[in-house]
Amino acid sequence: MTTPQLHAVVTGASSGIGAATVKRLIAAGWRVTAVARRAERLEALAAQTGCDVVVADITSDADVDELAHSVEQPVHALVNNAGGAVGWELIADAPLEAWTQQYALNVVGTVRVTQALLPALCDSGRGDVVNVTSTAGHEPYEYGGGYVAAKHAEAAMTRTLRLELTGTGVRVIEIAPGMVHTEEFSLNRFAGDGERADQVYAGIEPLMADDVADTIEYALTRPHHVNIDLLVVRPREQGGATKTVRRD
Ligand code: 8X3
Repeated sequence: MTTPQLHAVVTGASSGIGAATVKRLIAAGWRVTAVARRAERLEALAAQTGCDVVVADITSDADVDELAHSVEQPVHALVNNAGGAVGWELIADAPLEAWTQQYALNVVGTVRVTQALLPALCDSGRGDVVNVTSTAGHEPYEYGGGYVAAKHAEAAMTRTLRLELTGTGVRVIEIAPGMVHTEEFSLNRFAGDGERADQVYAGIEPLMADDVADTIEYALTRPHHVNIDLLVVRPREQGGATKTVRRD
């Protein structure tokens, strides 16, 4: 008897960890639906990998409804990777808009897509929800308060979801990466300031997007009775959120 092909939906797939995850899962024989806002980037990824694409903004009810209706079933895995940081300020000075934006994207956006695809994941008979959070969801650091708070909320939501889905056959997995040098994470945080973005990774060998995609693939490909609750992954030189040892 041949094993049916597994199907994953990956959000935030137009670059970085999301795109790397699409590539890895396709190489491992999965069918993948890549979801992101930027159609051109998704089309390029589709041409390169053969993935399916859905253009959607996870902060939009209408887009996510459309995703739920258009995605082909069965869906065996949802990789909630879309997210990000905005700004670098003390809490005393941070614009509240940035806090709202980060909560809307990292927390509410993840919940929105999860709610929309949960029926399909349950119907598949072996569903997985993978939430890509951050070490910022487990350790605070100064100047990143809005992101730290949003990622703590996303991590707490993930643990709650696991309790709620216990017994349904759906695994809930959290991958918490530390410093990952992607083309966009720090650029977005620093409003397009490339020099500041590059300084984040100066003097260390950061994780690359594929290092995180590797851990996502690992968690997804364990026998289905094995739930990796939380996998924390960081560069060797980052001992903690506030301790990075750099070469001169
Ligand atoms: C990204 C890791 O260290 O910038 O989620 O918070 S960090």
